Amino acid sequence: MLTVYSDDHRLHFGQSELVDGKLQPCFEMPSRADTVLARVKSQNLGEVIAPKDFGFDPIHRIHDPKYIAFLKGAWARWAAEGHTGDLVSTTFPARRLRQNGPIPTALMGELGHYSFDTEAPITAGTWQAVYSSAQVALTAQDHMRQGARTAFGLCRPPGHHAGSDFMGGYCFINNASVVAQAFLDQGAKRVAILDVDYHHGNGTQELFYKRGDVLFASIHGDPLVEYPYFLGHADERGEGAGEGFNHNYPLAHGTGWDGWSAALEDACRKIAAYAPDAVVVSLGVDTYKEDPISEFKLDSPDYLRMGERIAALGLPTLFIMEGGYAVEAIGVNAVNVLQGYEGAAR
Ligand code: OKP
Ligand code: ZN
Repeated sequence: MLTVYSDDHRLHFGQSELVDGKLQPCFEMPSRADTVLARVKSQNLGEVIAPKDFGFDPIHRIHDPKYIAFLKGAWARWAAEGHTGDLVSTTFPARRLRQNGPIPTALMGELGHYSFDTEAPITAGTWQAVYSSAQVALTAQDHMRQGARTAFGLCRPPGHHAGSDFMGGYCFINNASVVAQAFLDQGAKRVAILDVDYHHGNGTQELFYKRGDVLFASIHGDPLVEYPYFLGHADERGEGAGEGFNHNYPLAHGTGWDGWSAALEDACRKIAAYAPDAVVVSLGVDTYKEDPISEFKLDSPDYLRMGERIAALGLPTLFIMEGGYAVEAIGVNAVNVLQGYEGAAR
């Protein structure tokens, strides 16, 4: 399996996140991608290539160009104001504040408009890293356009919490959604996105909620008790043309492979019935038992089984890296999914 990877991810290095009222090092750190890349190489998964540049058009198919322009220019504005620390929003337009009022002209106000939490810090190199992460995904997708049955976009930062015009939860550009749209723009009729990250992919759900050409299935911690809290319930089934094409599997803290794999089985049956031309997997491995911010109990061999079940769909499958914070283990776990897939696909 081809892997696409760029060193540019290192340019995004948030200094801290608020945990228990204290500033701690960000869980979403550069060493995450290094660990996964090292495992790809040590297992001889296949060739590793650098991304090509597909420009802004495929990104603008998913995200509001005003949001993207804001993201691109935010650090320069912040630095021009004399700041040196990470740029992080602290104010958000909650219910009964104006959602669609005038966009604030002050940087912090505009940032709040385009954010849903404090967990996507903008640093000096964030834009370049985020842009490259999207190009990594698009380059893996392009490999499949040329005929490959599968590919791996080793994206960092991740993307599934980012929506049409907002960032949050370590995410800025929704890489999985960008490539799903790219498949459609190249002639696919239907694409399924299977989100196996521990956290609900609220951004991806929002982007395709009213559309019938993308099915979204997500297995995640129950939002009653887990981030991102405000989306991801089982009764969210899609709207209008999208009715019946959104499938959420909220699971309790402590869920292990038995409960998790039952949800995967149901999700895979829904995907098979939908008969998509391609599957995009939002590949988070923060379902691992030792993950520092998550509460599922998957073990490393379970990820082989996960890959095998996905392969049994018999569909072209593009893997896009999302979360996973047990840095030492995420290489083994992510590559186990890919090797499980290839073992069964062969
Ligand atoms: C991004 B991805 C942790 C609170 C949650 C945000 C998590 C974002 C996860 N103490 N922080 O889905 O892996
Ligand atoms: Zn996650």
